[in-house]
Amino acid sequence: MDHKKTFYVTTPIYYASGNIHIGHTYCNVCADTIARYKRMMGYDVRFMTGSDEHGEKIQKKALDAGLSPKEYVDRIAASFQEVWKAMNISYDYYVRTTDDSHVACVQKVFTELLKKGDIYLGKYEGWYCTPCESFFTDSQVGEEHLCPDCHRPVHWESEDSYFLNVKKFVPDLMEFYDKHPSFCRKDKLNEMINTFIKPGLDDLCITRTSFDWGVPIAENPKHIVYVWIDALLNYVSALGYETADESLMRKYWGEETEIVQLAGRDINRFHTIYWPILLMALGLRQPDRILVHGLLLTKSGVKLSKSLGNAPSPYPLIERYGVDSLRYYMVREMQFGEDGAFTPMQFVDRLNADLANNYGNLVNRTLSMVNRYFEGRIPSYRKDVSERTRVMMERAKELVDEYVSRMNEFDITGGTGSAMELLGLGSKYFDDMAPWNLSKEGKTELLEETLYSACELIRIGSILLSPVMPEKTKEALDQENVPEELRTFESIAETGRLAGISLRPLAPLFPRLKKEEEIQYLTKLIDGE
Ligand code: ME8
Repeated sequence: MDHKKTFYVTTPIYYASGNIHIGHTYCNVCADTIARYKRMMGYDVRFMTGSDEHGEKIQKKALDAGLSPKEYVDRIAASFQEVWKAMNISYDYYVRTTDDSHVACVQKVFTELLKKGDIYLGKYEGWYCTPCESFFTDSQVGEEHLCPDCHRPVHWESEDSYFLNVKKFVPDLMEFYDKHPSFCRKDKLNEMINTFIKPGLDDLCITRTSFDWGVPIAENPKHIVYVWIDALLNYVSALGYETADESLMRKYWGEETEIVQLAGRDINRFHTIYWPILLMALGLRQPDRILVHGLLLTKSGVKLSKSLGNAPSPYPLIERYGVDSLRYYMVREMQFGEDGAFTPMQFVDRLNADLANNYGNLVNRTLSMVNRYFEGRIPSYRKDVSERTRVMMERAKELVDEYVSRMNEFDITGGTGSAMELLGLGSKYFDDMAPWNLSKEGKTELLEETLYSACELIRIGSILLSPVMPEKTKEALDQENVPEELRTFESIAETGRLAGISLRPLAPLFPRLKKEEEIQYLTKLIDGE
């Protein structure tokens, strides 16, 4: 029997309306870091991402491209999967809202809620923003009639529509928030309560008749399901909800599972208001957490966005700097939960300081000296180490604990920071001990102890950083020739087992970037000059 704890993590499903840019990759990199961390901690993880393939905007794009909507989204979904492969995103399942099983799930949910009376037929009128696929009220669009999200003009639309009985669930929703303080960060949730719930939440219009690229409802096929309701249901349709085989649903949406869902702050409203309401209406449990993350902005504070056309593709960055450097930058430089500017200077500085000068340099210096002084074999280890080594290893242990407590709280920025601090501790220790002098002075025991301890720190730091940089940490562990059983999280405590290991050939892990040159390159890339 499987006694592992289960963990389900999702990203929003990406609109299949154009290319993925670096802003989009942020969410998947964070989710992937979390998924890899949980796997490392022994959880049975299911990590899900996918594409959101219906809606008027996509239908129009397909028409412009001279393709049927399905042909269009097939191409886009394939291109998304290419990007995720290049970014090393280790998802277990990729959901598409055009999948038959998803479509059937949406239709069944609709029928069920219609029968229960939580969906009813009415008339919808309001200001509609086509690019955002959202209706807004008079006060939201103001006198200028501009979309409050993207600031483009909205137009008046009126149609027969089905509504979700949102109002009915508001008291339960508020009670749920109160009882589950870790569901969503307080400030992010308060923003939703103050902006949307307190002024009075209207029932949500959940069908459209003005276009047909969507899931038609069985009861009245000229209506298609509003793209957001269609999209939100992916989180359970991907587990087989409302299909013949609901075993994954029972397992990963069951009470025992820790469920964590990421969403950018621009789509917080859908994830912390409408999604819980939909789950309540269906009698399903709630996720444990909605992790609302910030957005990557340009240096002038504008969101990097597909529709604004100011965001570069991740490919040139992956090619030039390596995927792990890009992943590291995103997780470490952006405080998870806050917005952050993607600026060339910070990018180059961060990569040079943390990766080239700290991590890469420690690996290179340590292993080169093992080659030089001990013919490429990690020296032996004694338990009665010097005071300096003992104090350093004590601090390293504290940093491992700090890493775990931060990562468990999904503070991936802080956790990654603790791991990097541990490697910084190693670098400082290395400088303080000055093994080159120990060799000159013939202090062999201390030299052995120093290089052994530095190898141990490289091993530990690489394990801790493996969720964010799976490839580079593997390279470091490969160069040190660490056996598989000493690459697990539990093995961190097993110090002393590296003695006698023969190193593999060395190669620098991260090049030191030439600042001016790279800043120029990146500025051009981001500004698209
Ligand atoms: O919103 N920085 O899809 P999407 C950080 N289909 N994250 C960003 C970003 C930026 N500059 N730009 C976009 C959708 N994102 C819906 C989701 S889920 C039921 C349906 C993030 O392709 C954005 O916040 O517009 C979101 O989390 C994800 O990319 C997908 O955005």
